[in-house]
Amino acid sequence: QRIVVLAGGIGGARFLRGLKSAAPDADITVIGNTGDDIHLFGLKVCPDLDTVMYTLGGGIDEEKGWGRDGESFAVKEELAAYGVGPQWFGLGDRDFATHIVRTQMMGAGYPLSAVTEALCARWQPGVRLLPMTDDRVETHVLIDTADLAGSDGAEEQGRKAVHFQEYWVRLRASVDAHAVVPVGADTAKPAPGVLEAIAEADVVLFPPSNPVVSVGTILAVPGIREAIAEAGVPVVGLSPIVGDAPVRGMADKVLAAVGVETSAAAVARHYGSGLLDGWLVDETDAGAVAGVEEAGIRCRAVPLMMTDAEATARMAREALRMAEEVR
Ligand code: GDP
Ligand code: FO1
Ligand code: CA
Repeated sequence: QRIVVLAGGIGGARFLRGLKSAAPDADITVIGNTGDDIHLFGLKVCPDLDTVMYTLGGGIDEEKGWGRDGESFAVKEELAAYGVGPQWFGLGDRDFATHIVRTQMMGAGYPLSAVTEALCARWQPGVRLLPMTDDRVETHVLIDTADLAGSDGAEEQGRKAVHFQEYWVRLRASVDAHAVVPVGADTAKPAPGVLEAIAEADVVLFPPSNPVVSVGTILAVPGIREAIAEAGVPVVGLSPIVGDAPVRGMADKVLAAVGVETSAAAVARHYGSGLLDGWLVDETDAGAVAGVEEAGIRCRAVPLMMTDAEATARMAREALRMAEEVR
């Protein structure tokens, strides 16, 4: 069975771990979000690709859900001693090595997809991990300048675009997002293998990843959404929203920016019946099932908390079971 999964960071990576154990013989291709990517200290950092690679390869910091296990921060401290930031982004020593290898290879002319393959040769994630595109895409978030810390109100009022990582990590999504723009996506091309994997897939899954800045960014690369719709295979998603709130993170802020209410049903309608065939909501959201089905999307309520490996594998089995039902 060939399964294609559109993944962000933590939600995508943890689900993939469950999918691998639920379908050990499946051929899994992951299309990873690269809109979170950021250049720091001259290095290219790909948080979502790395989260998937480290999680499936056994090198993740399980507690934080991102970055390397057994991490130290000597380089960051030394940079800070020179007054070189940003201080708000926690790049660890072990993680730095990944970014150095990536940046060196890209400087030598290799595309991100080839570099990702090379990094995965070490980590052996057990899936084929493809960046959504080899082109540079950077998600920016439009905020009010008046909301920025240090603003005394005297400066000119207006809107400002900040990098998604600055919005998420430095500002902790504490200010309203007025728009989320995947800068560069409109002219980006799917990375080699992406459209082929979709065309050859038996099923496409949307893990409980952020619908706006993870799955939404991948779908913003021209050709990907169309390829999924045209593949004619079951497309099944799992809600990252449980009990009208994100399980983790601040997805409500970016959902509001695109005019979508923070509920499992609203996210299903946002993807739409033109894209989604099936949608799983958490058991606590059983009340949402009827409305989603009215929108033309098969829906069922099952436990959707990835508390441990077995619970996560059960979620993956439910998603595959629903795919068979809507096939
Ligand atoms: P990120 O790039 O690290 O933010 O990760 P993703 O975009 O892949 O996933 C983030 C989403 O995962 C958040 O919106 C969370 O609500 C969701 N999430 C995290 N843990 C769980 C869980 O146990 N169950 C469900 N249903 N969603 C989860
Ligand atoms: N997330 C944080 O909340 N704080 C950090 O300092 C941070 C550093 C970081 C470094 C490398 C990496 O691969 C991921 C990192 N993340 C950090 C996670 C990540 O940037 C975001 O949480 C997700 O991309 C949100 O979608
Ligand atoms: Ca992310």
